[in-house]
Amino acid sequence: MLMDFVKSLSLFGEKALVEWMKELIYCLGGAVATSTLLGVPLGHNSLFREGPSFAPPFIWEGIWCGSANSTTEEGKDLKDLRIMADVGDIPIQEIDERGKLLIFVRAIPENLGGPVDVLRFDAHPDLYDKFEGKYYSRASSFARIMEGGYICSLTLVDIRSINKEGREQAKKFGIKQYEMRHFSKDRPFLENLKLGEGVKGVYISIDVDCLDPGYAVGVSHYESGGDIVGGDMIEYNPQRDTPDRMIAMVAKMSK
Ligand SMILES: [Mn+2]
Repeated sequence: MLMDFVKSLSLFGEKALVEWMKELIYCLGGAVATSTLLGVPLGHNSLFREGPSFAPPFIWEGIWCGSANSTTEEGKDLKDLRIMADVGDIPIQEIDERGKLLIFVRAIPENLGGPVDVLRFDAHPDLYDKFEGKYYSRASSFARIMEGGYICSLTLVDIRSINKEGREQAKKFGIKQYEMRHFSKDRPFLENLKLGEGVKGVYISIDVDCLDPGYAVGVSHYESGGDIVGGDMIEYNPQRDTPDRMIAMVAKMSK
């Protein structure tokens, strides 16, 4: 009712409307949302380029772009603050050197009161014991998560770049890894993957380099069971989203 009234005031664009409603809800004492969207403009721990720190506003614009409506495939309207609270970017001073992934993956089971299964889409396993001497390198994030015992299981899919250490670490931690080179064989199993049974739910982690750099079609039709209790998406680098992205594909094809 209130939303309809505010919408009727043509003074408000979609973006301004969401911001205005956030302020209003805050002034009224807050509300409980089923999901929260939180941006982390952090890039100092990146391995190659620090562009992902600029990503949150671009992703924000993409979500609220006027070219599409704000309703999910399940019919949930993301503008409904009871469905999703867009809380903006977290101040980077609040993220310590351990990095965002470790902090968030640890926080979810802590808040739910029990472990979760993690389904990770990534071209890399990120399991180095240390990378270039850094214990909390981005390339070591899941080694730290597994060592800490913060999750029940880790399933990695879309792996296209893995070395001896990655395989050994996966074996040591009991991680299920599915490499794209075996996709035809693994596909029937992955399409019927069951996760989240007997635990608090499923956390989905997406490194967007899991997508084919030439076509970005990736393998996102995998289906997992269970309840999704949180997730993250990292590595979108607007500074790299230029014609030179072809270089990565050509280099990969040359190997
Ligand atoms: Mn990656």
